[in-house]
Amino acid sequence: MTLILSRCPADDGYRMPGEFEDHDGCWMIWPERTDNWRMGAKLAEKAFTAVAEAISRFEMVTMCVSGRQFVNARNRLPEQVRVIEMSNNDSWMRDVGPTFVINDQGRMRLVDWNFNAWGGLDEGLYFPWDQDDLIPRKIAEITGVDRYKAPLVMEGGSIHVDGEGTLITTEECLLNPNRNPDLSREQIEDHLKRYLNLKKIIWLPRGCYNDETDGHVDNLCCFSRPGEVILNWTDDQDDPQFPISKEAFEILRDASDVRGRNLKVHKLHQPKPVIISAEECQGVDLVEGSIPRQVGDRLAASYVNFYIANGGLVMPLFGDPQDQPAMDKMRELFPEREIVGVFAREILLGGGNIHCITQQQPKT
Ligand code: KQY
Repeated sequence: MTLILSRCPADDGYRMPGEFEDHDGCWMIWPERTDNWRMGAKLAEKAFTAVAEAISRFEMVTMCVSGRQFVNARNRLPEQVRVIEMSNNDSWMRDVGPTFVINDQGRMRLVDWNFNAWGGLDEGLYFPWDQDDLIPRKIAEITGVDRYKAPLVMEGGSIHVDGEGTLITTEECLLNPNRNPDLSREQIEDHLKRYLNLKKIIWLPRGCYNDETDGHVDNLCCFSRPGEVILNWTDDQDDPQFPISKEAFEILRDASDVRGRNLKVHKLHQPKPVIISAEECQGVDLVEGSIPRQVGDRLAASYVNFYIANGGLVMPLFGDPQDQPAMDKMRELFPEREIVGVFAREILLGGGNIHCITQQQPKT
């Protein structure tokens, strides 16, 4: 049996590594719920399979699947993807999964955050979320590692770290009263520092325009390596994303990291606005408590929502003229990795993208 640890990772010399450090694998969850994924999730299955296939070229992928979908997922996924049964409420492993922490001796533990479906009964995205909230505990059992239970509502997509003690997050999400209404900014910072072993937190005011997660940072900005960040960008001053990216750029440009370095900010231009079509609204079950899809709504499309794998990087494409320049930019920023694009509009229609549906397990 694995243990619940009473101290904190920082007390025990464990830290959250950067995503660009080596991995032992990647965890995902198979899409299924028909009030989020249109046409019985059949199109999402294809997109998730393409992502799993792309990542599995670089590292081991484990797909967690409900009992109902186990046989279908096993038959659709490439044989190198490990498929295991695990109950869930939806398929956002970045947010419901654990945060893995490691120490200098190469040992691993995990942090189990509280999850409330992006806001609980105060504008959360679905109810219930009890099975999602159990996932870190189950992964602790499967991997055989002990677990820290953090007293904080937090989703993995709301943070990015450099692995050296610096974290970037957004006020829109982590200070939202629908996450931790009884905690002050200082108390939230203190929990993040103790559970992820950090010394420096950089707060950006807002996440991407129309991001239904209340502004997760992983759609807006991430570390490419210590001292360097990639920021979702537009030059169109009339685009509602412009003031968001501009204010984030100015904060990041003027910020220093835990080692006192000024951050180098790389701008990654977004695609043209991605709008939900009438056809895409059809085939989504209408259920109380779930967010309906509306024709004409703009989705929070950003190339920053990518996954870094061992020797590779899997990024979303939207069938947009900006796809190729975005891939070229990523090749320039990650010359040592193979850049693989996956058409990801179907994942975006569900409310996130490739980073949101994946969770890396660091190498031990
Ligand atoms: O991390 C994410 N982007 C999760 C979004 C959940 C959307 C549910 N419709």
